Amino acid sequence: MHPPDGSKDQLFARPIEQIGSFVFDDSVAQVFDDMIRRSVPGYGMTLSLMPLIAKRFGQQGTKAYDLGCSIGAGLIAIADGLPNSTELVGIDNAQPMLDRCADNLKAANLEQTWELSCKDILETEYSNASIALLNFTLQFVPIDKRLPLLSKVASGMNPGGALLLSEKIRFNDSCIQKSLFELHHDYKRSNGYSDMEVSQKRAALEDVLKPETIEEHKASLEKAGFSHCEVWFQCFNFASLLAIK
Ligand code: GEK
Repeated sequence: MHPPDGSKDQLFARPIEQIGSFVFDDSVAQVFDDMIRRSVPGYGMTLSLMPLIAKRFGQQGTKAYDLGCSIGAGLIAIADGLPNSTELVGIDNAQPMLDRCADNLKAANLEQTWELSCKDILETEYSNASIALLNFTLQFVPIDKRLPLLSKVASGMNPGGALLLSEKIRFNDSCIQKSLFELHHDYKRSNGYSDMEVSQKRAALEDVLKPETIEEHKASLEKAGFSHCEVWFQCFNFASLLAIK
């Protein structure tokens, strides 16, 4: 998906004297598609496989939620596999992202009805869901709020429904942690980011993006009320879990 104003991400290309915490503002929204594709290994592949998962778990006359929907890539991907009777619900607390999301959804001419809501995903009520996406969003939620959020999503989900949880992950094995962390940065450099861009972005994300291990995610998903969960995709230190209620 290439939004009309989707230009190249150069937000960290010049030296920044005082690097503040990363925020999803208008400048990020403008370059978001380029930024996430060049920064998150496996992002495009994960999206391209989502219609298959949506097709298997989507149920007639239910809702499909995308929590932290950004500019709509996840909603457009799952719509491809979902029944026309599904109601798509995109939630994000950054209005600049939702403005672009609305443009992209209109341009995609989806068969399903959709609504977008500028809200905190922690403050949202979930009901009659057969699909929920948390595609690289939970990592931005404070750690102590993650289980309550997952529990809320699980309670709003129909039996047999599925949550796709994609995250940056960390590893307890320090050698693996170091190797996959460095490979992620190699990936970014191979996509044209300079050493300065990589290190300034890392500093901006340090306080806001807190990765957990796969084991921690699995334990939380189970506690939240999901009956089964497993990793279905991994690329370096980014993974996606399928959790079934
Ligand atoms: C994709 N899913 O392209 N409430 C609502 N939105 C939030 C919250 C919150 N508490 N915290 C963060 N966000 C997308 C990519 S990006 C991932 C998701 C990334 C939103 C935030 O505004 C942003 O749009 C999104 O979550 C995270 O498949 O940039 O690495």
